[in-house]
Amino acid sequence: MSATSQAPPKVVITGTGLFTPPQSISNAELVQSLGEATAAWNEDNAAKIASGEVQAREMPDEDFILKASGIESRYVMDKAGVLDPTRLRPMLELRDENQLGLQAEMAMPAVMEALRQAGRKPTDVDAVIVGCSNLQRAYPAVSIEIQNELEADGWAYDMNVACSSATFSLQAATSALQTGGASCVVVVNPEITSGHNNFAQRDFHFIFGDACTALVLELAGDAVADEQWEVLGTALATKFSNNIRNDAGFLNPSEAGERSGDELVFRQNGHKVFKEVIPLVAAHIASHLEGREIETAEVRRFWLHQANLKMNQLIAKSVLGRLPTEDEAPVTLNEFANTSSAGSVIAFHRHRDDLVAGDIGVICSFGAGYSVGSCLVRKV
Ligand code: CO8
Repeated sequence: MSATSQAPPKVVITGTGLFTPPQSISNAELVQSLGEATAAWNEDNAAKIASGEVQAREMPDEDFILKASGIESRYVMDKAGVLDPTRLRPMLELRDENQLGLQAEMAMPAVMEALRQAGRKPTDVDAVIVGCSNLQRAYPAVSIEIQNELEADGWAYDMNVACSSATFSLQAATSALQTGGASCVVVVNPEITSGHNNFAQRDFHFIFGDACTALVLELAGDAVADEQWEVLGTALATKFSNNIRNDAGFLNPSEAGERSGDELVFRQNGHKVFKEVIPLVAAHIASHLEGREIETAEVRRFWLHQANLKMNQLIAKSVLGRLPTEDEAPVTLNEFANTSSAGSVIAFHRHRDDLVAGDIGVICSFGAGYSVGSCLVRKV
């Protein structure tokens, strides 16, 4: 750093919001519907199964889901379609272009809650960044639709880094504020993961849930909120992997040859992901803390991406040198399942009231790509 260079201006998170879909599905309900579908499929294919042409599908199991993942339930935008054994995916209303899109609709309550906390009006916003795993259309950007609903000036864009979109969009917001590109940024993570989930596969049907989170970020000097969280630093990393993949895209109709339906929704090698993610994320957090000269013992709370309970415990254990308490690494996936980019922000939204001025925490999201991002924050 040269003698004349200045530290970038301080950025603070001044509000958070959460939209929770009104319908929840328990593991028992999910297992019942896939069980019925599986039994029907096995019956329809009895002759092929008997001749060895295809293998019988195995039944899902409630105990396995809880033990393997820690998930007990998930919220969805449409429960009936998901639980219909002849459909196994949401049944969402087709809206015309004069209606608000579904992602923008779920975003608005979360954004308004975050703005209320920040003490800001919708028209104070001058940038909207939507970061999520799945965007409902190519364009116009969902973020611009939200900007329009807010009647805000400025700019907006959508970005996708799968589950890591939470921290990648936080980093983008921080950078926009520090470089003078905006003065009040809203970051939104609207996740309708039920649309990309494979509810017909017992390996995957329990993993995901829907939700939308929002954050407001401003320069510290401008902020008026009672509660503020200084962004001490952000760090991002990516490393290519095919272990989590979804090939749905605009080229599908133009592709010569056919893809299986399973390729056009979420798929993963869960075992490999589990093994690879722990050292990768633990090393990322440790090096980010070290780079900022923050001791691990100084970290009061880890708001981690919410995909798998054991995975989070092992990541935190690797960083701390011991298993974390639930107070140190709060869990929301039991209730929400994996809400992709919204997960770590839900944890931050729900579990920060008890922290006091000076407390430091880490918001960390990780996901397909592979991708990992962390944001170090301190309560002002
Ligand atoms: N009911 C009954 N049995 C089942 C079910 C079910 N619903 N599902 C699978 N089984 C069976 C399997 O078929 C298998 O049977 P068999 O032994 O006969 O082959 C047996 O149970 C064991 O299956 P697995 O080995 O797949 O079970 P795991 O213990 O590995 O658990 C998980 C599966 C829960 C998916 C686990 O692998 C996992 O969570 N992995 C981590 C990846 C993850 O969380 N993915 C979520 C989406 S991606 C994401 O959010 C980002 C994650 C991190 C990205 C990394 C970035 C750096």
